[in-house]
Amino acid sequence: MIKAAIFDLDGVIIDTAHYHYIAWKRLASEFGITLTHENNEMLKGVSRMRSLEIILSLGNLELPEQQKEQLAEKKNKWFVEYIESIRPEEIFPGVIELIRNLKKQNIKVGLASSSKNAPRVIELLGIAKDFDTLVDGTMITHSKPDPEIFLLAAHKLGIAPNECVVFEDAEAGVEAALAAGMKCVGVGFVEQLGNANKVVARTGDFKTSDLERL
Ligand code: B16
Ligand code: MG
Repeated sequence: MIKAAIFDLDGVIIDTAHYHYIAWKRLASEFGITLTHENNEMLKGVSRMRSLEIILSLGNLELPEQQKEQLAEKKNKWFVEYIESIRPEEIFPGVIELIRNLKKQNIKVGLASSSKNAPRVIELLGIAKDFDTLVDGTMITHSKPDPEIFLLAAHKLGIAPNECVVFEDAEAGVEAALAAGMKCVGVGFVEQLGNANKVVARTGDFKTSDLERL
């Protein structure tokens, strides 16, 4: 029986990927690297430093650790500026209704995002109070596909992992949820997220009645 639902943020609740993209693209251009939409797909669900390494590898660049830290910080400053324009209207359709329906059924709701900026994003979206717990990138040492982020969320909710369902749009996130011993709803394409227990095109397509069939 499912007693908790844990949501990823980017790609599940809102498209922050767009803001990451324009900030990374700006940084990449300083190195003569063109970041395309296709390449940007590789950055979804991946940590900030890993994202930078992927971008540098596109230009066959290897930089010292200290410089990479500075660059990641620079990108983050831009990202933080950009997200200040985020509005509640950007929440994907049906997400608020889904969260509220889950809560009506006494299912706890958590957020587990690799983003260190997740608290600010959900505050800007006006949904911070809808979550019983939040785990962000500042609280974990191992990124998805490691299950750490979801296990910590379940622990904070006081629910056993096998009673949790995770909503994820990234392949690494689906792997992390399954490795945590949880059920997983993939948000996106079945070709990419086929390992999940169920795949929906959009988060809002999931109905609480689907929980029984996971
Ligand atoms: P930050 P999620 C992830 O969010 C993004 O998908 C990924 O592109 C980003 O690099 C990562 O957060 C870290 O974000 O630089 O803000 O700490 O999908 O786990 O909600
Ligand atoms: Mg995501």
